[in-house]
Amino acid sequence: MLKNLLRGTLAVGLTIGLAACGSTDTTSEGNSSSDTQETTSVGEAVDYEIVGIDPGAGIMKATSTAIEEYGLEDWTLVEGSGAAMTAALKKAYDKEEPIIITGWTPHWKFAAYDLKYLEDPKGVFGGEENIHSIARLGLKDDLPGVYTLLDQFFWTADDMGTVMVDIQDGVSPEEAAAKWIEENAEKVSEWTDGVAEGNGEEVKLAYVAWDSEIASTNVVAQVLTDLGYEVKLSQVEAGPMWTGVADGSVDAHIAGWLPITHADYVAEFDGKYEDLGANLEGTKIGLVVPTYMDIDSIEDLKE
Ligand code: PBE
Repeated sequence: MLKNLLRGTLAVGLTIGLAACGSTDTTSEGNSSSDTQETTSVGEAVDYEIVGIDPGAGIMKATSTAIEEYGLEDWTLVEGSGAAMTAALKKAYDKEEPIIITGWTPHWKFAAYDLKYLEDPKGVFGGEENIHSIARLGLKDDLPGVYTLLDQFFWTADDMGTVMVDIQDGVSPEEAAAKWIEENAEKVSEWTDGVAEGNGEEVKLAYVAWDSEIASTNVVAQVLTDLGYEVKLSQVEAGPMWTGVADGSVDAHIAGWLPITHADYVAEFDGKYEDLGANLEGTKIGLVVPTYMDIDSIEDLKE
């Protein structure tokens, strides 16, 4: 490997010759002078891999676009899941090793670790977005109480973060949701204002196992349960989540990241669902790295 080849024997001329390979990893390996530090590009350091999540996530599409737009042909976006991504992040972080992940806010990882978004001068990942509640057509007539509750459901990134951090700390999603509801009775009473109580009617909610959506969906499910509805949660991929609402096999999801992240789903199912508006404002997606990494922009991956 280039890294081994250069270890401890770096001549100045060689450094200049290799400048195009980048200079992010500067482990000194016994050399204290910065002139003689070895040089490894960030790509080499992470095997040219970006740690992704489930293939249906909008952030995966955006990352593929970024790979094209920034000329990162050598790079691979590795598919996995939200849980696999956070496991890989923890593993790297604990050893202070480099890692690049597909990341989003709100997410507990920013509370647990020192992380930064890579700048995105081409704007591939879009700007701030909102999370929308998405209902099937006809829900208003069939289950008006559920419709109104979903329409009035609105909370902040901090609210969601509280639930997410509890779950990450080992509290079950159901318990974390119940705890948050108990501690935020006033906010919840705004959501339930004027909502008809249920009498065991079944409500089907779909969600994807993204930590943000595990938190939100469990809270809303618990509120509906407390109101007397029989809530059935189905954990699916992003495509089936949108398809389910569009074909009416599920009543709603509260995980529509708009306008950019889920733009493809919006285009595909246009007119086949009802957008109940934002339930959380100010989200963000992008490529995320630990702050100990010496890069700031997606453009730095090219070196
Ligand atoms: N996420 C979290 C999703 C939306 C919610 C950013 C991973 C996505 O990329 O589709």
